[in-house]
This record gives sequence, C-alpha cells and structure tokens, in this order.
Amino acid sequence: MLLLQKERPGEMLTIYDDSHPILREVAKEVELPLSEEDRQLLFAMLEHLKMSQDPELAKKYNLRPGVGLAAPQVGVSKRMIALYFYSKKHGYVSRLLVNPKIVSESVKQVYLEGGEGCLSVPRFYEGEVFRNYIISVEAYDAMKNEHVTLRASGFEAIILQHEIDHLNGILFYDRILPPAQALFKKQEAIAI
Ligand code: K3U
Ligand code: NI
Repeated sequence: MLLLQKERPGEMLTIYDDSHPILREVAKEVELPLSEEDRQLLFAMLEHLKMSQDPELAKKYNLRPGVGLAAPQVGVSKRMIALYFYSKKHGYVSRLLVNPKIVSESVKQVYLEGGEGCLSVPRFYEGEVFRNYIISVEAYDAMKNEHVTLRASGFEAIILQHEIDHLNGILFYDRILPPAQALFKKQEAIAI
C-alpha cells in the first residue's frame, strides 16, 4: 500500500530547474554508512515520485509526474537517486540508490519513441536520446541496506542512465543527436 504525504505539503521538495548551476555540477560521493539525513532525503524523493504519479495529489500540489529523481534536482549535490516506475513484469518498482556506478553496458541501444522529459527542464525538446539497452549498476541500496549489483534493461535502464547523468551534470538534451545521425542510429536501436 502507498503511504502518501497527503497532509504534509510543508515537507515537499523543491525541484530545481536547469537554469540552476547545481544541475551542471558533478555530485559528490556519499559517505557510508548512510547518515539519517541522507536516508530521509532519499525517502522524501521516493515519496515525491509516488505523489507525482497520483493524479489527485499531483493536481493538488501542482506536481509533474516523474519516474526518477536525482538529489541535485532537489538542491543536494550528492550521488543519490530514486526510481519509482511501473513494470508489466514486476508491478511498481521502487529503488533508492547511493553512489550508483555503471559497470557494464550492452552495445545494443534503446530510445524512447516520444523522446525523454525531465522534471528540471520546463520545455519540450524534439529528438531521441540513445542509451544502452542493458546495463549493470553497482550501488548501495538504501531499501535493502546492502551493496548490490543490479542488471536493468529497457525502460529501467533508460531511467537509471538519465538519473546517473544528473549526478554528472548532464541533461538529456545534451545527448540529442542531429537528425541525420539519429536516423542512422535508429536503424540499429530498439524503440520503446
Ligand atoms: O517520463 C516520465 C514519466 C512520468 C510518469 C509515467 C511515465 C513516465 C516523466 S519525466 C521523468 O520522470 C524524469 C524525471 C527526472 F528528470 F527528474 F529525472 C526521468 C526520466 C524520464 C524519461 C526517461 C528517463 C528518465
Ligand atoms: Ni531529469
């Protein structure tokens, strides 16, 4: 069951947009064991994503729906990310990852047919972002309280790469290719 902050708008996070320099910084590694403050921020990020996907709460608090969030987007330049998305195979998936590092990636590429969006980018950008279809990520998992190596493919792999980019000061539109190059890439990539 979802536990939502229905009556706690005062504790809601502020999302910084791409005019803020923090979005272009390389975020700092997080010290482990995880501090209570860092853990609370991660859970607040997850709560924000859950609320943003609840139509009633999203409307009430004027939230754009999101499936991922990186700490720099909420003003904290630390290597922490939250994911909350629906998978046909697993239902709703929540992930809270600290110091995530991509350790392997497929040659095969994938892209979202409608392009990517970002809670920190209040504009539409036309064009596809090509990403690795399968990746392995090493991280400290703040839900399991242990180091993990996870393998992700398709949409989850796209979200992870988008969020890890935020930790390195990269925004999705930096990766949009000129149309001729994109056309070439599309022939080899999987569209989802
Ligand atoms: O893609 C979005 C979505 C929202 C609800 C349901 C399904 C999809 C919204 S944009 C989004 O979630 C960004 C969030 C960001 F920018 F703050 F990290 C993450 C993302 C969007 C698209 C591809 C990869 C990651
Ligand atoms: Ni983003």
